[in-house]
Amino acid sequence: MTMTMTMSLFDTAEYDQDHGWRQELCDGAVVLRRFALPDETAILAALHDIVARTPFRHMVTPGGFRMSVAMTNCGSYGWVTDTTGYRYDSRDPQSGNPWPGMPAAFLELAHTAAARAGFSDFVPDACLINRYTPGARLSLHQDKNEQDLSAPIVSVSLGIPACFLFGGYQREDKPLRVRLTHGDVVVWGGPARLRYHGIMPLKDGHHPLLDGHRINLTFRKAA
Ligand code: MD3
Ligand code: FE
Repeated sequence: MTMTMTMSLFDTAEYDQDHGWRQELCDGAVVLRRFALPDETAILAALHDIVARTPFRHMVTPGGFRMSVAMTNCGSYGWVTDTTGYRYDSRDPQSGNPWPGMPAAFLELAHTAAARAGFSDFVPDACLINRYTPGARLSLHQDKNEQDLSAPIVSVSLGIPACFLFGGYQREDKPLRVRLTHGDVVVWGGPARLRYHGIMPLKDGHHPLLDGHRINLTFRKAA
């Protein structure tokens, strides 16, 4: 059950008794504040195993630029980029091996969060794992490599805070700034699915579990 509260800054915020604050950013985008917090230990343990098998690496964009964000993946497909373009690949190009499987704790979290946002049958087949250190950023882009754009994307923020930029349907549209902190989960679907978005250069910070890092998991239906 949810209870509507009177809020000074977010008149769309409601208290979610089980987990935290729920904020609608626009039609199709909802922030579930601290939703992942009860699962942080299981998530970080699973992450540790994935990274031991498929380490973070700085990929290169089709334009030849080394990304400041380091990435890896788990699930049946992983998002990769190199000078030939972006794609989902069932193997890690670095090792030639399939990506580590999607941990049960990841699947469960993504599925429950999507359901809370009104997407009842979300079963992701890809999880892109982004690692930010201070100064790392992600410039405004759209996520449109996925085959089925009717499926949402679920993102989980861990570690030090970031300033998320949430734009419109054109790169020039002035973005909204949203601070995302440890445990926040955002579900992006429907009309929000093709909005431009990015992350401002990460500021210095310290988190007790992740030191000077921010980790973002994005769950996707790639195929
Ligand atoms: C809005 N990652 O990996 S997650 C990405 O924090 C990416 O690492 C950012 O953008 C990060 O592609 C932002 C939030 C997010 C993810 C997908 C979206 C927002 C989105 C797709 C459509 C609209
Ligand atoms: Fe994105």
